[in-house]
Order: sequence, then C-alpha cells, then structure tokens
Amino acid sequence: MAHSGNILVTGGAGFIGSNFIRYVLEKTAFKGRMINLDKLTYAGNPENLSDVAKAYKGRYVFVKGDICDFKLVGQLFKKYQPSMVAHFAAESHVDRSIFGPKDFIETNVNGTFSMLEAARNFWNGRSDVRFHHISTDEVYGSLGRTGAFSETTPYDPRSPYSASKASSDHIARAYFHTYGLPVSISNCSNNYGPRHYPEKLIPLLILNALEGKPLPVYGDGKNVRDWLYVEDHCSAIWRILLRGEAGRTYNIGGGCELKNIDVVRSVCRLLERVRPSASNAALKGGSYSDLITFVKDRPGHDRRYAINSSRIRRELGWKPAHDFEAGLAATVDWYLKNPAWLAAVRRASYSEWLKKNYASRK
Ligand code: NAD
Ligand code: TDX
Repeated sequence: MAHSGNILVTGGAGFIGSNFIRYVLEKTAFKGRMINLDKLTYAGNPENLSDVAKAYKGRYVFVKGDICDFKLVGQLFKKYQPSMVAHFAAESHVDRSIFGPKDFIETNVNGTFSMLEAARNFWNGRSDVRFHHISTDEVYGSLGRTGAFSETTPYDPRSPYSASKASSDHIARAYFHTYGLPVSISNCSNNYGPRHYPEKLIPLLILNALEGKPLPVYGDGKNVRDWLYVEDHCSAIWRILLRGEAGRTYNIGGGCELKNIDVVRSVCRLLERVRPSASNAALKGGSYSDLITFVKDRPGHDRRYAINSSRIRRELGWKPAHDFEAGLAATVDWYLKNPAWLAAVRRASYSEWLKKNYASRK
C-alpha cells in the first residue's frame, strides 16, 4: 500500500496521533509529507516526535495552532494541499470532562466542524480525497454483562466527553450525506502503549507504582474495558485511509475485555518481574499490590465496553498484532527506558487535580 499525497494530521503531538505519525513514516510505504497541526494543550508534547522531526526533516512539518482557528486551517489546506486528513485532535479525558466540559465542546464539536468545513471548501467536490475522523466506542454508552457494540448500535453517550465525540461523529457523517465530503469514521476501544499521558489508567498505574504512590481503583474495580495496543489502532486507521469506504464507519477493538482490577493486578505482576518491589526503595518493603486503593467512583461511570470489530477484520483484513501481555510488557519497558519524558510530564503535575476530585474510600 503506497500513498504519495500529503496528510494533514490534527492532534499529532498527543498519544495516539504521535504513534500514528511514527507508524506511517517508519513502517509504511507512504512517500508524501505529514503536516501535524496541534495546539499543544497539557496533553500535547513535542517531545513525542522530536526524533521523528529530525529523521524526517522536510517530510514532517509541525504547526502549532488550534483546529478551531478556521482561517489557519484554511491556510494549511492551501499551503500543503493534503489529499487526506487524519483528525485526532480532541480533549480526551473523561474525568476532566466531568469537572470542566467547556473545552470538550469547544475542541471536539466546534473544532471538528471547523476542520470539516475547511476540507469541504478546499476539496470542493473531489472524491479522490479522504477525511478520516477518529472517534471512540464511548459514543455507544454502556453495556450489560453480554453483547458488544457494532457499527449499528444506537448512540447513547453518558459523559460530556462521549457526548462531545458523539456530536462530532454526527456532524462528520452529515458532511458525507449532505455535501458528499468523503468522510470515514472509526470508533475504537481503550488504547494503551508508549507516550500515553499518565492521567489515563495504565500509565498512571505504572508511574504511581514505581514511585510507591497509591494505585486508585474507581468504585468496585469491576468496570470492563476492551484494550488495544496503540500501534494496532494506528495500523487500522492507515488501512481505512487507504482502503476504507467513504461514508462508512469502522469499529476497532482488541477483543480483550478486562475488569479494571485485573488490569491493575497485571501491571503489579509485571512490575514485580521487571523491577521487583524488594529492590525499589520507594516501596519501603511493601509490594506493588499493597498500593491498590479503592476510591470514590467516577460519576456516571460506564460499566462495560466491548467492541465487535468484525467489519474491519472482514472487509479490510485488519487484525491486532499484539495481545495484552505483549503490549503491556512493551509499554512498561518504554516507560522504564524514557525517564526524560517522564520528568517532563511530571513537571506538568498530571495528578494534582485528580487527587482533589477523587478521595480515597479508605
Ligand atoms: P490526547 O489527549 O493524548 O491528545 C490529544 C492531542 O490533541 C494533544 O496533542 C492536544 O494538544 C491536541 N489538541 C487538543 N485540543 C486541540 C485543539 N483545539 N487544536 C489542536 N490540537 C488540539 O488524546 P489521544 O488519547 O491521543 O486521543 C486521540 C483521539 O483518539 C481523540 O479524538 C480521542 O477521542 C480518540 N480516541 C482515543 C482513545 C484512547 O484510548 N486514548 C480511544 C478511542 C478514540
Ligand atoms: O485512576 C483511575 N482509576 C480507575 O479505576 C483512572 C484514571 C481510571 N480508572 C478506571 C476508569 C475506567 O473504567 O479505569 C478505566 C479506564 O479509564 P481511563 O484510562 O480514564 O479511560 P476511559 O475513561 O475508559 O477512556 C479512554 O478510552 C476511550 C480514553 O481516555 C478515551 O479518550 C477513549 O475514547
């Protein structure tokens, strides 16, 4: 699969966007230029791509800016003439959306509108182009004990985050039906992997455990998420960009349902193997699992997500290449080997506000 036009990526300095840019430049036959438009919010980190920026000078371009800035987005279309857009930029953390929904509406709804409108103006009826909108399984709401979300499951978002993503999905779909803009959409389950900002469960657990801090488990720890290694999400998006159909939605998932408490135990077990607590002074003689602390539940906490990804598997021949054990080992290894990245992120004091909002039940 080769593609030589330019790609405009939004939110490429964040977790999935930076992994996507790295994946496409390093592991595919892509020959064009990659333009990364990112506002560098607390979640955007140019360090995520500093080596890529050096290695792909001329083919990788970083632009600091806001997707809501319609004039800037229009200028970027004119200047770089992209034939594809991979739209990742969003406010992405459910807890933050509960305590402050405004930025979520602004970026996820208005920002997506601004991107779609600029694409429509610039592409002006072309069908040989593609706008891919990256979304989440959370738009479908919460499942009971059985079943899985398919592409035809009705939307039922519960948090300000998922409601803002649902709105943006609807607007993106409307641009396909109303204006014929070649839009595709993917709804993916929980990602994990390198460069994940440590407000999200897995990186938070790894960093807190290494520092001997509590491992906060919301509620009873039995909420279920379907975990996918980030590079497998990137390979799915790339396949959709090259071979997916305009106007079509693709669900992406790892087929890896786990209770949160089991994820926490897996991280503790893995750390005991690669960085035994007995040799970690921060643990003061205790084990990693001693740090597990049940805390107040997240308001409106969705109980279970599971994804039926048979469409993308059948139609585009995609499947994940990493199981949870291998993906988690690669993730922990990356965090252990990148202390400079961690120090930079710690300076942003990622967990201060969480401490304020979720008190320990003990
Ligand atoms: P992230 O929070 O790590 O990164 C978001 C990036 O967007 C950051 O670099 C940030 O600076 C940038 N950004 C935010 N507002 C912006 C604005 N107004 N203009 C320009 N840039 C802006 O998020 P992520 O986890 O990498 O998620 C990326 C996308 O994937 C999101 O759309 C999210 O909804 C979706 N998604 C995430 C997951 C997951 O598990 N993380 C799963 C499914 C879907
Ligand atoms: O400290 C914690 N303790 C805890 O029990 C945190 C941060 C989370 N949790 C629970 C809440 C969830 O059930 O772990 C689960 C995962 O939480 P997050 O990492 O915050 O992810 P989630 O809310 O499931 O959303 C993620 O997946 C879907 C991403 O953040 C979204 O952007 C994506 O759309």
